[in-house]
Amino acid sequence: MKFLKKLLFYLNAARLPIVLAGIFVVQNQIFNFWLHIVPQLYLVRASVVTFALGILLYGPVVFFEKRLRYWYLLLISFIISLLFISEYLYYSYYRAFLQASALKMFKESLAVGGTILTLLTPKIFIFTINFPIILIATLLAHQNKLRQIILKKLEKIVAVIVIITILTMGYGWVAYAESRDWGNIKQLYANLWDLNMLVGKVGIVNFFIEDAIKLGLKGRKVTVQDKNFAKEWLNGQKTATSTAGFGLAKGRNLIFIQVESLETVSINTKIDEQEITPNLNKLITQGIYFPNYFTQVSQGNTADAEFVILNSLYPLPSQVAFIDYAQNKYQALPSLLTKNGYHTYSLHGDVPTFWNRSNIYPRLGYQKYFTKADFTIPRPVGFQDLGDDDFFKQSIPKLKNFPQPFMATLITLSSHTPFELPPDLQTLSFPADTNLNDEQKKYLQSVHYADQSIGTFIDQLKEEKLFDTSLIVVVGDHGSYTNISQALGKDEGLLNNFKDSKVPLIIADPGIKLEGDNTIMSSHLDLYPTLANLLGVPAPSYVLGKDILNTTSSLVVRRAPNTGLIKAIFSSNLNYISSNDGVFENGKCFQANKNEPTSIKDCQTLYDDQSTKIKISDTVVRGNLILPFADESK
Ligand code: GP9
Ligand code: MN
Repeated sequence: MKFLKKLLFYLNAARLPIVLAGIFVVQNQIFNFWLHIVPQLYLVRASVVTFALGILLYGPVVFFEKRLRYWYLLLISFIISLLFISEYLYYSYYRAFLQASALKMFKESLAVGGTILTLLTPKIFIFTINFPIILIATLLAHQNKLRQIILKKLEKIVAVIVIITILTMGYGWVAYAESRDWGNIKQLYANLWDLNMLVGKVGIVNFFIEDAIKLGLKGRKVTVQDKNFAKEWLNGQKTATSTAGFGLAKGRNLIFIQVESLETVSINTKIDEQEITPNLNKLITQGIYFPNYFTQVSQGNTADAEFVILNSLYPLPSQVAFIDYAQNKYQALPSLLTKNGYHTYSLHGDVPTFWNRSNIYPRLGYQKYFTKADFTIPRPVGFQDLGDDDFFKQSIPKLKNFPQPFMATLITLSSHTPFELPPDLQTLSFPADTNLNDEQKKYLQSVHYADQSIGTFIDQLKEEKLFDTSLIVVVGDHGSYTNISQALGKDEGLLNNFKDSKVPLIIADPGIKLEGDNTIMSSHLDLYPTLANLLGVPAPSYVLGKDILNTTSSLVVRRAPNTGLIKAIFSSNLNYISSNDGVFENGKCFQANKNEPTSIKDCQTLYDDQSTKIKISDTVVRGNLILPFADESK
């Protein structure tokens, strides 16, 4: 009885924060519902965790007395309402979530403010419903109809315990639900492909606060010494001067096709007399092919491939630059081309929040981004429903309308895990005694389908006279994680452990000034300077890659995904393979083409040089050290 009385006392003392936290939950659900943020799936965890945050924010009011109480509640309400409204308007306009790191760019957002303000419809005031509640409570208190309960010292301690308990239970529930559904709490972040998912699970205010905390922590990660070291290095770099082949494709459109999970092993390979990629095999004969080309992706998969290719910087080992550094200043390939009179577009059949593309694309220099909403889906095919064939077919009229010269990046989807395709689109047949498992077979079917779609696209480009006026680049983004390279590939000695990160690169030059196979070892890091040279626009000085068409030396550095430490270096003279502990001295050094290791000291300089470059790359990204072109001369 006594306990019940006490409980009622506390409930009474905390009635206002409880009501406001409840309203906060409702506002969050309305936010998710209006913007279609997967509300139906994660309603419970989003509500529980938002309530916990509501108690954390509004709860401390019980420690204040008299008027201060209402000022405190008004301040918290103001912050919450402002966040809801800003996020709502930003998402309605950009199809992306406003990140804490973007706040300093708020002025720029206001430049489109006129348009944003048209989205400010009366219904949005639902996000300010907390204010009248506080005002009514103030009024009632003033008239002595609502008694203020002042907590004693001991009661305050109990209140702290209650708040901490609610908080632990709220966030603990998310952890529990995630582990129950996915076997692991880390999944909330490990598979952070679509920010829609995260926001749907934890609520928009939680998302923003977490992003702000991460931003605060990020600042501390780059030391002044590291910054100065990187700046000095950057200052010492010179912009590449014209080299062989400079401007060979000058003025041409750049049609850049990034193919999902495409591994090199599929190229020029047959299954029971059927070519897996007949159309790409044909395209290779119309340009130059790089069979020893590697992906560099880390946690960000497709997004990392885009990041590395367009910036010639390494991906970050434990973060995804597309998400965590979307607001940096970059001098990416689309920006460089825009600066040189190009019109730049990206086309991809996914939702714009996936990999935070709608936030980072303008920063990379894309002038327009065509997303899933810009395509129709006659029938659902594979991952995210828009089949590659429909994607390419519907891209043709768009490309036809682009003012020239243009850069059009087309990112495919259908060969994405789990590689599900309708039966009539699975046209490869496997011999009865194949050693391939079901997943590998499905993967090859999807690659075969993607190849057919690209083949039709190339034919249509020819019909529309876009083939001869363009440079066509095809590149795989990363491996398929199916062990297909091991299953189909030949023994490649030292490379065996790395061959699933071999992805094809084809630069098709309809003028056939470039032809044959270029067998040097290179990676995504090298594409930017290579294309810039061909298109006759000097790449910026900071790029870490090399122009593959102007070098005879191989260089590929593979990093471990989490630690970012060097796992392997392949160069023309020496190869380095690290040990599991990542300590340099415990690794192995090989002279090229030798199977027996030589002294580890032989690899010291190579290792040190590449470690420096990696450090520079991470510091440049984390410290936002790339100057925009306009500031270059300063
Ligand atoms: C998502 C698509 C696939 O839009 O690009 O991304 P992935 O899962 O390969 O990183
Ligand atoms: Mn991918």
